[in-house]
Amino acid sequence: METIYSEKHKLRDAKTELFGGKLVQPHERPSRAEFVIDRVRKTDLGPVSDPDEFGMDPIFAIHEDHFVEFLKTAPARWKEAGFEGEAIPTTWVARRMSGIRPNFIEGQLGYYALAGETSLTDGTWEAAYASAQVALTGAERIRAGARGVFSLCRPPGHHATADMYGGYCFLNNAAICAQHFVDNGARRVAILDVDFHHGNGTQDIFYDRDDVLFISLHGDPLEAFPYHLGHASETGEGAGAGFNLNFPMPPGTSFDVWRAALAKALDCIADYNPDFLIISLGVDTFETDPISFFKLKSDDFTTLGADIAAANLPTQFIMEGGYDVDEIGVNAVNVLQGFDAVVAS
Ligand code: OKP
Ligand code: ZN
Repeated sequence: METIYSEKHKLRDAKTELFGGKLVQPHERPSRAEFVIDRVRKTDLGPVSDPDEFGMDPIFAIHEDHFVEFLKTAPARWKEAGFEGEAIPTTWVARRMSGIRPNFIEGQLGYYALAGETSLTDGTWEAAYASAQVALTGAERIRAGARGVFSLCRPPGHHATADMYGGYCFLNNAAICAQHFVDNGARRVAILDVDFHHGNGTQDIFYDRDDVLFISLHGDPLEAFPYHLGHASETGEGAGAGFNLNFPMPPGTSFDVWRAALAKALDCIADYNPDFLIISLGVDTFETDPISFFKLKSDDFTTLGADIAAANLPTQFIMEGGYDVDEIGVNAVNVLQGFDAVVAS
C-alpha cells in the first residue's frame, strides 16, 4: 500500500498540553509520525509519496472561513496581547450563554475551542494545512482506482468540527476527504472511526446528511474524552436519521468484544453500499496507550486490517490518534499489512 506523508507535520510542536492540572509535554507530538513512517519504511509496506496541492477550496467545503482565519492568526494575536505561555482557553460558551463571538483573542479561544488541552502555537496552521493535503492526496489515489492508501496525517482531525478545534485536532481530515469524494461524484461515502476516542467532529459535520455514513467505536463518553458526545442514542437527524452509529464501550474492553462491534459496523457499511470507505485510524485502543482504556494487542491490529479488507471497498486509511509512541508504528502498520494480505490473497 502507498503511504502519503509530509515532513511539515513537524511544524506542529507545542511545548504544553493542559493535563491533570499541569502543563505537560503534549501526548500528540512529532515523534508519533516519525515512529509510523520509520515502521512503514522498515517493513517495505510500499512507496512513500509527498502530497500534492489541493489548496483551500476543499478545506472551505467543510470549515468556516472565520474559523480558518482564527487558526491562522491566533498565536500571533495571543502574543501581541502580551500573554507569555501558549494559547489556551480559559472561558467557554457554557449553557445559556449568548454565543456572540468576542473580539479579544482570549474570548475567541473560548469561542472556538471545544476542549482546553490543546495549545495553539506558531506552525500549527501550516502543519494542519499540510495534514489536510496529505489526506486529500490519499483520496485522489482512491478516486484513481487504488484499493487502499494510507494518509499518514498529523496533526489528527476527527475531533475538529466546522468551526471548533480541540482534542489535538484543527482541521477534520476525514470529513474533508468524504466531502471531496462527494463533490467529485461519489453517491455515498462511509467513515468508520476506530480511534479510541469518539469522532465528535466528524459526527457533527455529517449528522443531518444521508450521503455520508458515520460509524464510531470508542470509549464510552460517560468515562472518556470527548465526554459530551458519542452516546449510542445519537443516530442522526433530518435526512441523516439512521446514518450515524455509535458503539461506546466500557473500560477494560478486550479485542473479542471490540471485534464484535466492528463486525456490526461492517455489516451496516455493507448494507449502505458506499462508493468509498474512509477509516479514521487511531491505534490508541492499544493495551498500554497512556490516555485510553481498551486492551487491544499488537496482533489484534493485523486482524482489524484483515476484517476491514473483507468489506471489499476502496479504502482510505487516515491517521488519527495513538500515543504509546514506541508501539504506534508497529500497530498502525499492522493494520495496513493485515489489509494488504487479504487484498493479495
Ligand atoms: C485525540 B485523538 C485523557 C485526556 C485526553 C484529549 C484527548 C484527545 C485525543 N485523560 N484529552 O482522538 O486520539
Ligand atoms: Zn484518540
